[in-house]
Amino acid sequence: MSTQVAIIGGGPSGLLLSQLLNRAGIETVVLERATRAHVLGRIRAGILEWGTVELLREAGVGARMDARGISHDGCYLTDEDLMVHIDFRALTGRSVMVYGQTEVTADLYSAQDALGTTILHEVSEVEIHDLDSTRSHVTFTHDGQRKRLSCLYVAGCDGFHGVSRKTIPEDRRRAFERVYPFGWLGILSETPPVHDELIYSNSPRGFALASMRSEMLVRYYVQVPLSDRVEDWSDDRFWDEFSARLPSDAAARLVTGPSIEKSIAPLRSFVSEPLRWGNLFLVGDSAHIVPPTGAKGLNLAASDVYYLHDALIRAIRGQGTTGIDGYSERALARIWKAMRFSWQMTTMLHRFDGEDAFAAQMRKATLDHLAQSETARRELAENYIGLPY
Ligand code: FAS
Ligand code: PHB
Repeated sequence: MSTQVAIIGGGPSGLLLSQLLNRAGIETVVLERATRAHVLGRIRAGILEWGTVELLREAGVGARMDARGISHDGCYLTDEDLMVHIDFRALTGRSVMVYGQTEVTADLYSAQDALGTTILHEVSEVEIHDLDSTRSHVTFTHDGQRKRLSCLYVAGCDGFHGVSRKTIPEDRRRAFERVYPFGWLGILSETPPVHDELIYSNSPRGFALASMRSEMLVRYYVQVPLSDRVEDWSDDRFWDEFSARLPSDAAARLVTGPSIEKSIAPLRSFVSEPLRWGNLFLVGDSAHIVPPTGAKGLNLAASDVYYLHDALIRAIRGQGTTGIDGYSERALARIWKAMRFSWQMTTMLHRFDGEDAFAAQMRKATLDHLAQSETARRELAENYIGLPY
């Protein structure tokens, strides 16, 4: 088999990169470890930055998002009953889109099918070779056979646990990491949202987030110790704890119901540098992980794709290698800013076990300053809606 760009991983990064490259006439093959159903069954992100929205429209996959997504002009950060409104529209002139990653992935798969692109599912034993020669190749097992895919470039879109990052020699990689001592227990429930905008709640009992997918599907989270398991949390226990962490007037409006999905995700900040190794380019979660407090994970994958797709098109068309030569530095500049924002939101809104009263006062003072200062609110809004690409 031969192609121009081999894409390892068929999540949002891999599918969006394949979509943009194929629309530009560049051939790709996507190698995905899981089944399509498994990829589409993942419940992940819910907020799209304005840059991601525009990129999805440019990729020709914006129609369903524009029809079913919900534009949000702001959100709330709360400290017990203090509710600070961050008015994105007034402060930045922009909004974010509430539209689940699951829907984005489904739209990308449909568009890829329409283009007739090659996506192989249930591949295994992927190995990447000859990254320092003019043609590289990827070997993998599919349908019980060992196969070889020759290519010009390899895009490592295979997430945190993928093979791409580890293909870069360990002594040539530099990792930066912060593992947080808590996780998020998330549920989906077919109930109306407690508020028309998201609420990030900082409570003495711990963090809670009231998000949504539509007018009748909510996505709620509570901070839990890393030792907790999903089976420790009945629906009743979740609703009691979630309600106790909300501002009282929001709690009074809470409509509860059965959970249709319940899972616990650990929180970490992680960056691996560089993003390039010869003909291999790391994209999305294969290179970086952010705590979901800043709603940046999926959106950082999108900005990586934005930078890389343009660079690969130029290189393959013979218009020079400035783009691919500068990809790692350019993408990392935006990644680190999003990393900082996500870390700041996480430390500002979560209680850390064993923290002293001073730490709690710092959180209160930060929220109090946000309440008083339009400048502070604008700084947060600029980061939340997404910094320019
Ligand atoms: P992904 O991990 O989505 O996709 C990688 C793909 O590569 C997967 O389909 C995998 O099967 C495949 N793969 C892995 N190894 C392979 C191999 N060796 N060969 C072939 N294929 C391979 N972000 C937010 O913004 N908000 C959130 O609330 C949020 N919640 C999250 C909750 C959880 C539990 C997790 C894990 C992540 C969450 N994220 C959230 C982040 C998430 O949305 C990612 O940023 C996003 O999925 C990144 O997309 P990809 O880079 O495509 O990586
Ligand atoms: C979600 O809806 O899943 C979501 C929204 C905002 C976040 C994290 C998760 O910061």
